[in-house]
Amino acid sequence: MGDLITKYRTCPLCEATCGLEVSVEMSPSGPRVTRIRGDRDDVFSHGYICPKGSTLKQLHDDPDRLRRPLVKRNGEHVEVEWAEAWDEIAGRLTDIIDQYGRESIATYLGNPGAHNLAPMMYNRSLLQALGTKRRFSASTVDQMPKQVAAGYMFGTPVSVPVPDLDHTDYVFMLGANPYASNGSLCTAPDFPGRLEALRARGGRLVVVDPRRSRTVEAADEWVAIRPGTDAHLLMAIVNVLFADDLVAIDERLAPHLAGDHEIREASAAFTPERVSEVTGVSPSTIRRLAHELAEAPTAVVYGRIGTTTTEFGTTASWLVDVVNTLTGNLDRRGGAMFTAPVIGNPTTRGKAGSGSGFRIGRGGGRTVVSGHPEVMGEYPVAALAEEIEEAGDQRIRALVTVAGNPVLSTPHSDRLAGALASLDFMVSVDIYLNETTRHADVILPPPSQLQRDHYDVALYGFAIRNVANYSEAVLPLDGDQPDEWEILLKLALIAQGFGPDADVFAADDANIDGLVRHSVADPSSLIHGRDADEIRALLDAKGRRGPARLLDFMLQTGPYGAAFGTNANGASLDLLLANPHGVDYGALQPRLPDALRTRSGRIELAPDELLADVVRLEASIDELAARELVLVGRRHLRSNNSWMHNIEVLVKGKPRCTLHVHPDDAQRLGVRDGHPARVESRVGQLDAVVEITEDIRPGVVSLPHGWGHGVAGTRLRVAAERAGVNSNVLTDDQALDPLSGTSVLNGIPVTVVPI
Ligand SMILES: Nc1nc2c(c(=O)[nH]1)N[C@H]1C(S)=C(S)[C@@H](COP(=O)(O)OP(=O)(O)OC[C@H]3O[C@@H](n4cnc5c(=O)[nH]c(N)nc54)[C@H](O)[C@@H]3O)O[C@H]1N2
Ligand SMILES: Nc1nc2c(c(=O)[nH]1)N[C@H]1C(S)=C(S)[C@@H](COP(=O)(O)OP(=O)(O)OC[C@H]3O[C@@H](n4cnc5c(=O)[nH]c(N)nc54)[C@H](O)[C@@H]3O)O[C@H]1N2
Ligand code: SF4
Ligand SMILES: [Mo]
Repeated sequence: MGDLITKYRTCPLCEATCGLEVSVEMSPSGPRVTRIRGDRDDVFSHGYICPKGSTLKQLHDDPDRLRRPLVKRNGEHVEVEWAEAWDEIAGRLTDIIDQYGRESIATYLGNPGAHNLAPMMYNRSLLQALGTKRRFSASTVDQMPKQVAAGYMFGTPVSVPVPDLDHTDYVFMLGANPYASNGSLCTAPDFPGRLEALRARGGRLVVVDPRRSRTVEAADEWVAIRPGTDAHLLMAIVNVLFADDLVAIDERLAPHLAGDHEIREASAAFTPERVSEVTGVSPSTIRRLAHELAEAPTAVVYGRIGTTTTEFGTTASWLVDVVNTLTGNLDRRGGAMFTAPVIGNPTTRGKAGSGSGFRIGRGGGRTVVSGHPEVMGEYPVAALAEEIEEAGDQRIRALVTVAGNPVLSTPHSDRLAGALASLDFMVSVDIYLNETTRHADVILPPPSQLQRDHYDVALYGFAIRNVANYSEAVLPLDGDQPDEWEILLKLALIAQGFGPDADVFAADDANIDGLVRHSVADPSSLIHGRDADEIRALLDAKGRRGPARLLDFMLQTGPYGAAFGTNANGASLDLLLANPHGVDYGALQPRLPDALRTRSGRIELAPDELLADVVRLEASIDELAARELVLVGRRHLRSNNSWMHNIEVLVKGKPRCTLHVHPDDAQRLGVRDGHPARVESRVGQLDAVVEITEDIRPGVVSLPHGWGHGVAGTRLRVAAERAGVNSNVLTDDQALDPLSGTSVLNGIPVTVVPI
């Protein structure tokens, strides 16, 4: 047996950012991971880990994980050398650009890219190099509504307040199940433990969910709402806050607030009686909840995927923070607060207190077929298939995916699969040959999760403490395997016409040079007025390139930054390397009005775009109330969207891809436990095994997403044995939250019949 060494790294699998302690045996045949457990000294997670964290080893070892590029030859994927893959892309992508222009290319960026340093730093270069407006991502099947609402209210799409979980007295949670998901847009390792601590200190947890989730089981109260009606419920709470004189806007914030009269008027029609039937929540419960929220010493409303992926996703997300504001809980300890991320973000840069605000439809960009506006530089992924199939000579002919599996993750997925099959060319940067990448002409595999360095660029921006933690790669790269950032930058250079032999290192130098020059010219930067060449020399003296050098630069120029020598103990990559368990910059602090970037310099409680949607909200009441049976999703702790089903230890045991049905519905519909039933929606149908359970409200059925493996042409041997069914065959590509372009994935009208 060789020497054992211990390495520490942050788990990149979900938003919780748990610290892992990885034991590595240094044997003559190369290093080998022997054990992964929670890092007890991690400043944020203190040893907490879920069953997925330790499977980074199985993921690395998975024989199905791609280690060489694949190119499709005569319909079959064959392994090739890297040089051959690059040649193939250079030839075919350039042809398409020459023949049809850059707008004939689309991109789809998936969720794991948000947990991965290389895509976080280099996807932007790739998008810029491709030069197409036809950008799509998992954001429009996820959190976009929260970003749009935050943009309108506070000025930037990253101005999303997070619940100050560790200090609050009352959590009102809608459409989130952190006992399974470990939290989202609220980075909090051991979210369950933090909720238990809330209750242990005498606080209260109320969960609004059509299902009795694991989080509901741990809560003081379950509000079994009808799907898709959270915005109605929240509007009625706003109504009660005004009617019962409970509004208590924080004195400090009052001078910086706009729109309180407008929101009062907008809520007038939404009495508890008016929304009771559609929400399934009694008027007395709504009144009591409003009083509890207003009267708790501190309280916070938190809404997540069950509120965002609905017809009123943006409106519901807006109302979450309206209630937080009206109850005096915005930007105060124990309420909803703004992170000040260590690498900075648009709320820490530029002029304090106001900015250019947030808009959609910038540059007049719209999709060709349905005219959906641009939102945050992209279009609704629900429109991807029609833009491929129906846009005539403006149709999308080529697609580049990075860390995405839209065939399982986005609505009306049968249609999307067909559309992908019709493309002239497709490239995927991905670790598996799966339901999406099987359509790719070239698949470029990045190294495994253990073979790369890590810093959670995205999710530390929504953390409940200001923390920083950098992990070096645990295992070296195999042979001539390029790092993921090199893959992305090479793709970018090829798209710019520099050919398959373009020098990624030179491009990376040019990239950092641009950032340094921009920063020394920015009056709000810590290094304003410094000599750019001096800064470059200080950065390069560390011998780092790629993401690590960029990260060092961001850390040093962020709000706690070392600023290249002027702030002795400030943040830098060296500081993080010296602190492998992370550095904690403390609990969140009030940041308003400075963090505002609205044009008015105010908290916009009633932005025009959202006020305008209140008409639609009221008009929806009768139609929503008339829906007989609707489908919602759910998550399981041992699964991760669509892509961790090839890990035996995670998928073994009872099948999880079942249709939950309430006993009353089961009787009415004539379906039996353990037997298949046919589920049908406007766009598709599937057969799923029924699981009868009291843990769901009548009128609602639930099926998890991300299943439906075993498709021909994929290489996922374990997943194929427990294939499950793809719930997104049922979700409707025409059903969108119009304000954000986000798909409706919850509250889908369906019929269920026995087979
Ligand atoms: N019905 C329904 N649909 C949903 C949801 C729902 O609740 N209900 N949830 C939605 C949400 S929140 C999300 S985020 C989306 C997710 O949608 P996607 O991001 O499209 O899908 P994932 O399942 O995350 O697939 C990730 C892909 O990345 C690959 N991958 C994993 N790690 C890496 C890596 O390090 N590098 C690269 N290059 N590739 C990697 C995997 O092999 C896989 O192909 O699904 C959405 N779809
Ligand atoms: N284990 C595991 N962890 C994950 C993931 C995973 O797939 N597996 N995915 C990660 C990703 S990408 C994300 S975005 C996060 C998501 O994290 P969460 O938002 O916590 O997601 P879910 O666990 O799906 O919880 C959503 C809840 O909303 C409920 N719901 C459905 N419709 C409605 C509705 O109309 N109103 C209300 N109030 N509730 C509704 C569902 O029953 C479900 O319990 O999780 C992340 N973490
Ligand atoms: S909770 Fe998330 S970050 Fe923590 S170990 Fe599990 S998957 Fe990794
Ligand atoms: Mo997500």
